[in-house]
Amino acid sequence: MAETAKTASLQEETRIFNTPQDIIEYSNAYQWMKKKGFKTEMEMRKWCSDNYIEFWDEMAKTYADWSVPYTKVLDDSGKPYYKWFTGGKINVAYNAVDRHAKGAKKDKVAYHFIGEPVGDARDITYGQLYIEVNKMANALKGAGVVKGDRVVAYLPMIPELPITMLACAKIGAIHTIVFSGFSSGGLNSRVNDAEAKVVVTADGFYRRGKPLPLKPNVDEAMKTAPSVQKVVVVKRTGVAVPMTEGRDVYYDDFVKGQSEECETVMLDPEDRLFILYTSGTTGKPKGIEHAHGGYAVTPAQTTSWVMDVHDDDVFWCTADCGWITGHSYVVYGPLCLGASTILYEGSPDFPDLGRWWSIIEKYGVTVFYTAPTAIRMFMKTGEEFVKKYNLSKVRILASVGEPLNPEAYMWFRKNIGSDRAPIIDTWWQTETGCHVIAPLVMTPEKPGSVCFPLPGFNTDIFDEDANSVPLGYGGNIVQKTPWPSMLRAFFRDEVRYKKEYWDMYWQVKPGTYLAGDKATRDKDGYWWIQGRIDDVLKVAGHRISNAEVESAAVSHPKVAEAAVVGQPDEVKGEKIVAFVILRDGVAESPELAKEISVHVRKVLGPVAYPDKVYFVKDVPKTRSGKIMRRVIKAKALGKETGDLSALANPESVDNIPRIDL
Ligand code: 6R9
Repeated sequence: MAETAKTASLQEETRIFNTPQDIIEYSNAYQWMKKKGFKTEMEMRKWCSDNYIEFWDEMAKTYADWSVPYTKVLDDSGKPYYKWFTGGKINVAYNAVDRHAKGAKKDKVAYHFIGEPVGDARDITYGQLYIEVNKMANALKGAGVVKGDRVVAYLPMIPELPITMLACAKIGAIHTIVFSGFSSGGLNSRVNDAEAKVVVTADGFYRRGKPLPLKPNVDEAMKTAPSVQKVVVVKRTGVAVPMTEGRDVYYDDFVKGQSEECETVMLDPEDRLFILYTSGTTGKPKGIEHAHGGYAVTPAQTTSWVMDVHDDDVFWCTADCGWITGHSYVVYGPLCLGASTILYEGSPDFPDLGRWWSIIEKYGVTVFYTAPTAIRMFMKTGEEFVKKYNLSKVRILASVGEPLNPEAYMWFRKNIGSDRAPIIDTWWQTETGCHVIAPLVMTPEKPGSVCFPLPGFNTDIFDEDANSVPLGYGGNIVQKTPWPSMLRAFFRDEVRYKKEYWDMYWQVKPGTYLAGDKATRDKDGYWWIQGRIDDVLKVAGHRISNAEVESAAVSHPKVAEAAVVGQPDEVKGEKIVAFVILRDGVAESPELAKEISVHVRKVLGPVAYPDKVYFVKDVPKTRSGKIMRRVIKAKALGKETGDLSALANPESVDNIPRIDL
């Protein structure tokens, strides 16, 4: 089906699902609405967005504790460098851990840790988390880490990952989490860009019943990483790994003997909490900076309002901490609220397709947040395993990362949500730090739609000239006003920061944030996400740029050039297809195609593995030499290629093979 036809048919979706009244009335956002005297959801959403400064002021006071109260909510005098909560002092680690550990929640479970090996599980209370974080924070200080230094964590989903993040926050160091599915190349470029002083990693991790090594990737990456002084290694699998004298230390030895108390440094709200690298249009990942003040507010507020987490809920966000969803909804959001959260190391389908459902049953998970790619995988493999478990405690379901197609919505609703739980499809980005467009529990839902911008946001759809488009039309998603957990900068790249997000509408409406996605609104004002405007892939929910994969392919000695596009995939959303031009004299062969895929995996990691490699003589380019991926994709998928007048080599289009679907 053509993409435009698909969009039109989605917008004709007539099914509306209303959340049962008891779930609505119990919800945090509904209770706030009643308290404030708003009559309808739309009246509330509008007021909160029109009065966003007043709204965020109330949220900042409700959800965060400030050691020194701020004097100004928003300082927008230096656009696009906005400052929030000026004059205050805060530390997000105090909000996430200290205040609970020192109060009534000392013995409440913060994390139910569940390792991949069945039975390898332990609960960590807020009191225990406090001690672990303090010891690690003291050890980092002992290693010479001071405020503003960068610490990289390259770890599987084990407790030491959130502990490291919180320990950094506590002493004002900046954490940079590198997803453990990246290979040594991905780690190396991030460590060097961030000039990290310390890298925290593990000997290995478990995947599908086998211990796999992780430390060798670090050793490889450290060959050219002059800033790194210390590598801290968690013993996870117990496999022997080489340790470099003077540089490497086991985690247990690193924290041994450290005091269980450590002062939490109170910081300026704009002091940086973390840098998270994410993919953009070019091959070089951008280091998105986030700040303490904003991060102490909106992840917690949205965990409460959007995920509807209450004190007695068991929340499970299945994301890895290597991505933004893990930062906001495995660590900062739920911990700042003092909630109990699942931390799961393994895969969804090991030892069998019932693993997730068995965890939901065993731990009584009530709020479950996952990604469309997982839902589609389960949908494809059938309900047999779902039916074995009692999922009746699930009250809220939620989704993130890519469009949740109506079929997957219906399957999720019926099989996991007992046809009762609302499905909160949340649109947001590494850059936004928290949910931006999503239904609330009370919102009547249309399957496949992300519904409406959340309270406090002035999100709109603009045409090229900065006009808001009428209902029924598509355009660029923009933010017309700032929000507390917005990105603050790119690490050491001011020019690119301005260019990518703020330049587009600067002449007409300065301070308008360009998100990089397209969307439309239907006749009822419901939002439908149409995808990226730039060359960014979402493969199984992971954000990867086409250019990154291309440069990895080109680093193979037999490859001269490569163009990478995403092919629609039933389960993963998109899969990676590479069109490769070989160097002169190199013969094409199926073995070489495979070798190139394996090479890309080695350079970037399994997340970026090209499913197919096609050999071509040339790829379509503009006169300025830019690869026209849009044209390649259309030709490969047998669609209209559109206007080719910008091409320097239009004949190359015939070269592109039709790929098998
Ligand atoms: C949170 C996260 C951001 C990009 C974003 C958009 C896509 C995220 C979505 C969605 C449709 C949703 N995206 N949520 N598309 N529906 N509910 O995924 O952050 O990794 O930075 O990716 O993901 O294209 O621009 P990140």
